[in-house]
Amino acid sequence: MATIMMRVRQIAGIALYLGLANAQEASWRSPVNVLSRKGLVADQISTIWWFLFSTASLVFLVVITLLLIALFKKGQAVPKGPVQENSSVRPILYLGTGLTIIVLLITAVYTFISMRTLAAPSQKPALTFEIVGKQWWWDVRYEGESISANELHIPSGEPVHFSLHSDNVIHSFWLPDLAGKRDLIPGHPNSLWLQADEPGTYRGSCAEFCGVQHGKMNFTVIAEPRAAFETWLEHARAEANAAVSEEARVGQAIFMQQGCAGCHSIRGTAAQGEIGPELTHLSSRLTLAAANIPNTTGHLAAWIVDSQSIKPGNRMPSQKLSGEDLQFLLSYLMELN
Ligand code: HEC
Ligand SMILES: [Cu+2]
Repeated sequence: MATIMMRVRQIAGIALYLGLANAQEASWRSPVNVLSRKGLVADQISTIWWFLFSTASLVFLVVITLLLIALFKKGQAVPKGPVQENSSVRPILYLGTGLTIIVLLITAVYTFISMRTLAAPSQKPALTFEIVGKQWWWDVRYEGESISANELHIPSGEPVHFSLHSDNVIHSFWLPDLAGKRDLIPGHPNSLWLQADEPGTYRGSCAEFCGVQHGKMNFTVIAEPRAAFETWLEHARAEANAAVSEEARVGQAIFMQQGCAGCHSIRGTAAQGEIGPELTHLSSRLTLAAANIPNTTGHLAAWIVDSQSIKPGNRMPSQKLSGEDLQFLLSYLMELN
């Protein structure tokens, strides 16, 4: 009896947890839809998907119906001998072959036309972001400089171009709501364009197995009107704020001494590390650790001291810090807005 009660409580607990988690589901965790029509590219992909799916379904239905008719039809026994000798079968053979060729031709031509439309936007994109796939996060660069990590803004209603790179293994950039997947191949820059018709927060992930934390290599794209986007870009390219509070100043010194600066860069300071994400405007980002945990003080503290339980095997060792030093460090990082 006691164990049953325990199980009931456990299940209720899980249900409650899931309910709460669901209620708190942030926009960067909203479900994705590969058949959405939220942008020019997505629209094309969706149309061709539905076209191929309906054609295949129709063919399937026709074939199965004919098969069932043949199975259950009462009639004369099939004459012995090779099929060609039975002249009544010949037209059916011609019809079947002809129809198959026609269907394959139509789908092939339609696919080629769609691929051509998808190859390049009619209006040349005014913007290019460089995306570098890392293990296991995304470096966002603009005009040769890292300006963000795992998160970027784009203007809505216009095509945006992405230049895709990797300096380690193959990754794949995938924003299901806006475009198809595109590989990031070491030594072979790749290219992708997409357009978000409406402002919104879009979720992306790595779509090519790239090591132990591949499953936690996500990112967020925020589409917004041109003016808001430009404000963001200007801010993202600016150097970091100078530490204001006394705690933040102490925290900055700890950041430089602790070895954080050897792996992370903060533009406008001595921190120039290139192994981890740049942190210049860290506190203005929505998430941490490649869109896996929300960017709150609590999660940030947990990440710094215990990154290896949040993302086991990731390239940032859990940091040994006294509680006091951690507080100073947090004050500094939270000021990086
Ligand atoms: C050996 C290199 C290394 C050191 C030392 C290091 N980090 Fe990291 N850090 C990384 C890497 C790599 C990541 C990305 C991990 C991932 O998401 O897979 C990261 C991620 C982070 C993030 C999340 C950034 C984001 O936008 O997702 C923060 C914040 C951070 N580190 C802070 C610190 C602080 C503070 C210290 C010093 C106490 C520190 N790191 C020391 C390599 C390092
Ligand atoms: Cu990857």
